[in-house]
Amino acid sequence: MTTPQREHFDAVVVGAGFAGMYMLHRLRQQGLKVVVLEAGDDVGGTWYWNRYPGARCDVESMEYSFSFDEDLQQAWRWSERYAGQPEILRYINHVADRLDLRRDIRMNTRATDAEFDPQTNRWTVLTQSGQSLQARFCIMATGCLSNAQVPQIPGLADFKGRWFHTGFWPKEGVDFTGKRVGIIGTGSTGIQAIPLVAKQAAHLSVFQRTANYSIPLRNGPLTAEAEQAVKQRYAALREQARHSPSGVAGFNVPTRGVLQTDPQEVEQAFQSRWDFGGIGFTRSFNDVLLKTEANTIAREFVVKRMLAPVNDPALRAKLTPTYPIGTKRLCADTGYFEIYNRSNVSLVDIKADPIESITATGLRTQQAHHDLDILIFATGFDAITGALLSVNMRVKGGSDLKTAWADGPRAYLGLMTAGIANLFMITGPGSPSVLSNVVVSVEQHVEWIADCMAHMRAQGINRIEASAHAQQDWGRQVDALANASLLPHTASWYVGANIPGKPRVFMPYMGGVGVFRRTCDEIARQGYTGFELTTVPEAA
Ligand code: N01
Repeated sequence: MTTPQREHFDAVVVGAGFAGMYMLHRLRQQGLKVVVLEAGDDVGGTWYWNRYPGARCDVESMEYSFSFDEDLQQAWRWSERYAGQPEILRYINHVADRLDLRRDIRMNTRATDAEFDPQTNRWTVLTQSGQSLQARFCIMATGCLSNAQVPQIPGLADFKGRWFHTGFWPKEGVDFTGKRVGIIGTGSTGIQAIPLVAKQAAHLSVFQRTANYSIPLRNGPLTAEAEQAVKQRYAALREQARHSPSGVAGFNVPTRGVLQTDPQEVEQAFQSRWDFGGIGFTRSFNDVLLKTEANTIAREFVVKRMLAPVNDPALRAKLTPTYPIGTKRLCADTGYFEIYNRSNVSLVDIKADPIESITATGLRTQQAHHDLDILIFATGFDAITGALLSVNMRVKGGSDLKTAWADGPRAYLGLMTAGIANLFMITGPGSPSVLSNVVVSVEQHVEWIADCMAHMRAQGINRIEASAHAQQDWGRQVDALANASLLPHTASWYVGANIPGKPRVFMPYMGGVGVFRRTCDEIARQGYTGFELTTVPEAA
């Protein structure tokens, strides 16, 4: 076997979604030699892979986009209030062309291994196709929801029909006409896909393990007036988003609690958020995610309204969620509940009637066999850590990431993990990531990392590592915020509960993107407190 020739860079970035693309742009602006490795055959990350019917962002288009380039944000025109996947992917491609990013992105190139050698102060990143790339820095831009999970159900290999996971949907699409289709999963993805599949398929069987809350999205065309209203004060709105709790300027920042407010006023406020639509609902009051009593009032309001379109009381009962609202990711839908009135849709409650196996011709639950031509897994992701751990990352003669995170992931500011130098993560565990408008969080992390690297170069520093003490302290802050809320008590992907054997740790930072940004900025201003910055001899 021949040893692959090593290529040398200042930084290797893994992933060409929003995060990897912007990281490349920022580092190129500093004159650095950077390569991005991308497993897909084009840019886009989440929006490249998730092409299932109904895939759409539930953060408004004018906010779910890059803010670093005023000309770009003024020139780009969104057609809908909430953009669908094809339009977001067109936008991402437009950005890649505009910034001429593709020349430094290697498509169809999956990183498999990354090893840091403390002697040379270099990372070596290996790819599935046998490339070997060396760089002082390795930057993981692999996304929080990119490691799609197909559950281990016995018999999948025997299935004679076609099956798909929504997180790696075929580019050419899937024709459901005349087919008997089954879908497992009723999270954000399932709730988006089900109405569209139901309208095309001969029959759709929905296999639901947990009933979820969903607020009507109220999507529609983006009017010229609405677009102009934003564009006229885009810079100010973006600044507002950067300092807000969730990275969305249009979300209310609640100052009072349900429990301190007159019930009539509460009802009016909920109604106004319901009419506005979308996932900002739980931001109506500041105690909805903190106090059971407040949460119960919110959930009762939502359940009554969301189930109103369902005619059959037995179906309404099956579709009623029982966990506190907002403690799993809130869903937003377009015509989801109505779909259960159709005669070609059936809802199988797999908590009451569990799946036993997949057969050659369908899916067997304890009580019945469901004949299927197509089976869709809308079963989610190994969130936040899955993609990071899918690359075998280690320090030569030292620790590896899997072992370091055996009891749950820990990362200082979600940026670096102690014991592994010169490895940055974009929106890693312990950062607001999935609890925020992720484009805002991506920009913040990318800019912080780029500034940090520029600072290091200016000071002649070539190694940075999070201190174990600072990481521990940060972990305690992340835990304290989570534990003051209702979120860690629900079995959700936020705590890794959807992955058998995954350690139960609440992973995102709940303090909000504004507070997080100020914390990161202050740490940098004080000379990167909690990070150890050193200058070591290294290979030429
Ligand atoms: O995944 P999920 P998703 N047997 O994990 C079920 C973002 N997103 O792809 O709840 C049977 O939420 C599982 O059941 P349970 C958003 O952040 C955003 O829907 O574990 N069922 C659940 O019903 C979102 O939260 C947008 O009991 C199984 C479903 O599959 C995140 O991505 C759109 C099972 C998985 O739900 C992930 O959403 C789409 C099994 N073995 C996604 N395993 C927007 O912006 C899992 N399930 C709108």
